[in-house]
Amino acid sequence: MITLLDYGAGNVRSVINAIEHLGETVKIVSNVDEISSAEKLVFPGVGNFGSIMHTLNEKNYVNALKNYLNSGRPFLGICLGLQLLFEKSDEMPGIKGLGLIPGTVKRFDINLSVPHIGWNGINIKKSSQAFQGLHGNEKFYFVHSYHVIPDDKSVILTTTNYDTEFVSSIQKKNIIATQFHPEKSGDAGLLMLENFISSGDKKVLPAAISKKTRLAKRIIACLDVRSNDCGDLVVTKGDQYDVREDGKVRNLGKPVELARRYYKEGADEITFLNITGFRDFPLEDMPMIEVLRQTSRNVFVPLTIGGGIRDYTDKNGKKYTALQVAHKYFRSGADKISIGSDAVLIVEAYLKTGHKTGNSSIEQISRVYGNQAVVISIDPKRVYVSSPEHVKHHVIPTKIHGPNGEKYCWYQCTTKGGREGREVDAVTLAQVCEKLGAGEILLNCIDKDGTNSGFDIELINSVKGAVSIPVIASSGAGSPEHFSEVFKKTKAESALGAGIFHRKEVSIKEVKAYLDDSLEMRRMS
Ligand code: 1PR
Repeated sequence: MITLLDYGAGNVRSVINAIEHLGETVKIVSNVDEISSAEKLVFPGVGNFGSIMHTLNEKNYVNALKNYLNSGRPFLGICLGLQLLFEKSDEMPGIKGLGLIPGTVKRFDINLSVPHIGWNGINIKKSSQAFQGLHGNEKFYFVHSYHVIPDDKSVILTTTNYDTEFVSSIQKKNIIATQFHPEKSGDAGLLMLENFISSGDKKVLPAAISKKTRLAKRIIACLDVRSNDCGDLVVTKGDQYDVREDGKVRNLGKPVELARRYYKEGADEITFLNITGFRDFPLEDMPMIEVLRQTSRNVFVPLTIGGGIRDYTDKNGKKYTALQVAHKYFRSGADKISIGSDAVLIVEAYLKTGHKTGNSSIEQISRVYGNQAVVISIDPKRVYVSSPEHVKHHVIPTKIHGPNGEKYCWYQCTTKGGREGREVDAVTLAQVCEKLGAGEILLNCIDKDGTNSGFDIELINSVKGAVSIPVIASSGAGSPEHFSEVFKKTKAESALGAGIFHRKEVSIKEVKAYLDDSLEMRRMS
């Protein structure tokens, strides 16, 4: 039996699913005594250092946790579950951590995108039972903006390189804690979890000991989901956002089955977009929540969900916050949520006043779950202009000239799945959302969507050049060469495909095999 410390936020569902998948039962801590009596304790953590410490104090868990950590019994901390073992963090100066490991937690101060999101390797520093069965060159899933700095270097189990070399896991006797997420790291992560569960004492050093790791480019499979005309929830796909063919919603498969297929093929991440979410209310739209629950039971890579995340008042006048909606998704197995239409409205309001309200969905959710959990999905389309002076937006010179020979364009943001054009451009939107706390940009392009003609390189470069958070290039993938092109000509950290995979024109495995020679990719074991 594994005892799991659930502090009420973040995606503990994935950790439970992974442990249960390995045949072990999970008991969730509901009072202090259950910490004291635990035989093996797992402390998963996504979120904010300050808000989790606040919750632990409020629930009176701190002393019990410290006693447990000093007892010599097995402990596995994940992500924030590692950081909280330290004395303090830049994320919330003034708030004391558990202080078991002398040292601090610092924000990345580097020339690459922060958060560090994606699959990276580990440089193994000492032998451990945690490594049984590993080759040593596997990649694990990271998503964080802060990293730990222990005073005593002997506790360092692994390091990882991301511009700088940082500590990616520690071990002190029976306490193991990882910055990466084993529960989201496919087979390699499951193996590590299994090693923790079986608690063997044979320490091993894997065969491959790397000196420098590299972050892999991510390939993401996207599933646009909605109800078809018979009321069944289906994966659909549009041509420039038009999902109807001969008047009917295209049906390309069942969400849970397709997600499983993409996981097996090597997808580094899976995104579900509830494309009619702008008119439905997700808390009433239980099928999406069920899709997440079922998918996360046997898909062990990160899951993002978008569609309808906003404040909402129901027909009886009851108010719900975007945070409540996001909470439900995280508890059902999502690792990140994606905000589309609401982000445009938030940015419009911000541009009018120049002030943060602190109450927008972006701010609310990032404050509790961390920036890395908030993705902004942008649905822009090109607007051609003959001169940059003609509009107040971010205008770029374009090689793809307009219908009247225009040599300039800007990218207009839309809401409601492309139905409504707004007076905000994609560059401004991305910049303001970053300021408000977003951790990643999912950059679609209505002109390119479903065309199989390649990504809009000009759009991606203009947005990527304006923000320091990671960007997912999306829309237009039609061949492995298009993925290669987007990674070579832009600094996008990941690329997303939909139609190409749904129609089985090319598999994710083939895309990755094609890129493997020239780019760092996560290989399947
Ligand atoms: O506005 O917060 O409720 O979120 C709704 C979400 O649904 C947004 O993220 C929006 O992008 C998405 N959405 C709304 N309508 C559509 C539609 O297609 N009619 N899908 C839609 C957008 C775009 C991509 C697509 C890529 C790759 N889908 O995600 O998967 O373009 O396609 P391709 O590889 O086949 O070219 P809210």
